[in-house]
Amino acid sequence: MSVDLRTPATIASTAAQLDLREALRLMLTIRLFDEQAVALFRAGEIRGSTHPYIGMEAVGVGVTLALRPTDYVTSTHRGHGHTIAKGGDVRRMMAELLGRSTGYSGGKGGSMHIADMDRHMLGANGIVGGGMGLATGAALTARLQHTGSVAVCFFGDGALEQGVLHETTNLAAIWKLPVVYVCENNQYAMSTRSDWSVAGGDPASRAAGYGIPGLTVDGMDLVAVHSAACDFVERARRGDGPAYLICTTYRYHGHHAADPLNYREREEVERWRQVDPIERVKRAVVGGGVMTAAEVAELERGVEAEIEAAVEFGKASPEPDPDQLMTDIYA
Ligand SMILES: Cc1ncc(C[n+]2csc(CCOP(=O)(O)OP(=O)(O)O)c2C)c(N)n1
Repeated sequence: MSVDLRTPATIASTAAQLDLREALRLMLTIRLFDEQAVALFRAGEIRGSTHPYIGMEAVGVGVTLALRPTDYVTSTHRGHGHTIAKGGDVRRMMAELLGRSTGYSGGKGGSMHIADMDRHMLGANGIVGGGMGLATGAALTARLQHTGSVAVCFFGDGALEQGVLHETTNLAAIWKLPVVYVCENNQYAMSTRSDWSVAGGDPASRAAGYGIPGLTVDGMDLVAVHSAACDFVERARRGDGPAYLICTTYRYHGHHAADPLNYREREEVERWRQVDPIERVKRAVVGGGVMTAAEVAELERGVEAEIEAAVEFGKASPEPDPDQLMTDIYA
């Protein structure tokens, strides 16, 4: 049951309500943040690992702009985009990547341990599929506490092969929990192509086995993502249960910042860059008269300054005190 709930009229109406300027600001923030993160990693200033979200900005932003501040999000190892889209503080994020005490986890967690409970962003996650139980649990909490909140679970195509997805979807379907499972199919799980590793063709068709709607959209198209997300989020909020939203997208960089990228052709990357999600939004805002080209350039300069300030803030912050080594441990 790969059901498209949308009609041209509803797509046009959600597009009309979408704040394209804010969407562009968030997408630029994600891109410039991760470009800095890659540069800092290569300069040896970030230890551990960092997984750039560059190229996938329309998914995180398109979905998150369909949410209320009190709605929940669970993320992945590639989590910077989700945190920024949910309103996270780029200074605390950058400080965390740089291992400084002002970071989200006091500088002790790094890129894959950023959560912002005040914004209902329940955290990045180093475990592939790890967010599925958390999002489904958050949806159950929302149901039991009658808060009206919805949970969104972002996950990669690699997590389509995890058993927990079946368990959580089944439970969410029989209890009609307010959760939307959003797959970011960026074509690869590390170096493994999803069209080789994911059985059954279009993953959205799997939704039929649970009696829930499933839909695949162009994940490089902000409006397509946002429109589908609005439908599924509102459906979940009114008590009609979960859905699968599969977003076809691409990561421009390697799996992580040090990936030698010896498993895909340069031409493939170039083909995806031709449909760059940010360039498409820029064309839409200028072409639609929402912003002038000069205003877009000014917005971009403002975001650049914000990211530079975040790097300065992180670098100027102290490292965690050795006394803190054994704190924040829950075992
Ligand atoms: C349970 C588990 N198995 C394996 C890994 C190692 N691992 C880390 S990222 C990754 C690939 C994930 O691919 P995908 O879910 O498609 O996300 P993407 O990196 O493409 O965003 C793997 C296998 C892990 N972290 N957790």
